Amino acid sequence: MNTKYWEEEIEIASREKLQNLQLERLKKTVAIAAHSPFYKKVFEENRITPDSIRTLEDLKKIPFTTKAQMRDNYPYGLVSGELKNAVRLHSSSGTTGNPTVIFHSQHDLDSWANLVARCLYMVGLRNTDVFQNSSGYGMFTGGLGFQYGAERLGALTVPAAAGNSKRQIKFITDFGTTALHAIPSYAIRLAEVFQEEGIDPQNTSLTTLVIGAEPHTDEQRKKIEKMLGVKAYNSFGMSEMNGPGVAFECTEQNGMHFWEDCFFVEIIDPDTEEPVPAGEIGELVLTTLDRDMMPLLRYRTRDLTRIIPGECPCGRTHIRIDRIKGRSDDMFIIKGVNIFPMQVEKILVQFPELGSNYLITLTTRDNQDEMVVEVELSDLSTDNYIQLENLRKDITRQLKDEILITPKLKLVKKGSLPQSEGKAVRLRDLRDNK
Ligand code: DLL
Repeated sequence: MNTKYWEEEIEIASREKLQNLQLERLKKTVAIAAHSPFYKKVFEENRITPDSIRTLEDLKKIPFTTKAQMRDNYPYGLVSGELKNAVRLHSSSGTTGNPTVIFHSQHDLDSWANLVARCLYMVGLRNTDVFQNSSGYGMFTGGLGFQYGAERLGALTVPAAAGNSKRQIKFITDFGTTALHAIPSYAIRLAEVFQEEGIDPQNTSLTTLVIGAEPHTDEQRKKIEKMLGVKAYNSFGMSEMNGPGVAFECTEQNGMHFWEDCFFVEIIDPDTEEPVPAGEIGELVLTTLDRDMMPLLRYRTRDLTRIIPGECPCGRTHIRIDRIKGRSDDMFIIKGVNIFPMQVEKILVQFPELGSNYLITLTTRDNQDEMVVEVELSDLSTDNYIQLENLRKDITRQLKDEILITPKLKLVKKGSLPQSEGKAVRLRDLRDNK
């Protein structure tokens, strides 16, 4: 097979056809969800029966599902299918307390693998490619999610797993890896190790990079592309919606196609909970349409994005979302100003004298909130004090223009900030009132 699409009929389906499919699947999904103790209660309390859903609009009769509810009903409260048919579980990353756990049937895993294969095919991967996965394997869905997807595509997979950059580079060179999956902060780290090892990534067979699982700016993507000599495609997903394979950039690199045959997308104002006007930024709310072990209805993701209006030249009809601006729970308020770590990153990445690792710390000093930004210098920086001081002032000024307050900026030595194995930690809030 060497056509442009993995599943042409679905990928370029007309809106009408897509919506018909969504409605058919939504009805089925709601009927399945009614078997879980959690949704059974929600439906009873709101007088909803599966018959209440006659149109896609009717979905709005169902209340939102939150992460807190998933935690409160841990571990089995949202399971709708018979447990004997469950074959795997994954749980979400980080945080304290109960994790959110998702259970999958074989059907769910097949559907997920197909979606990931669809994404990889979309960015040009074929069964002749060698796909290396530098994700952690285990509960994190970036490992097994891409593994099964790339196998479904028929690529030769290298399940390198996280860390050990020298070994990653050896695999890339020895096996002729053509496509790599990495989280953006790790892609940068790997590019640095290439430099340290004196190997030019341009001389390897690597041409495609898939980056996602954490927010990053377009500037960061361009930097990664340049450092590794690849095209880098943004990949969005979350454990609650399987994992990777939810939305993915096509070769136009202008927004991520959201697979609407498998997910119903709403974008709401997080405060009023009303839909935002077309094209405006709001919180992504998602409903699974092709899962039978543990469907989720109107799940509040906390991720902020917008739908990109207009058609995509690639011909796919599934809507595109903009890169994630941040999570509503990542946003911090300091001196009355709302700030996302991504706004800081957008400025820092423009200075070649800076490396990619940075950390924002919020503290209280003399009853005042203080914002400290520590950023590592790159090999291109000087050790001339006056030049460094000028650089610091210049960056501080630009940060002030972007975030409206003046942070305390510390330029630190390369390698001195903590380097996380998984997703990068960009914010520490140590304020007294926290
Ligand atoms: O990060 C799933 C994944 C694995 C996606 C590999 C892509 C690649 P979680 O650990 O549950 O799942 O974290 C999900 O990560 O709600 C977003 O806040 C963030 N996120 C995921 N992809 C992107 C992206 C996986 N491309 C949470 N850009 C989500 C920005 C992202 N943020």
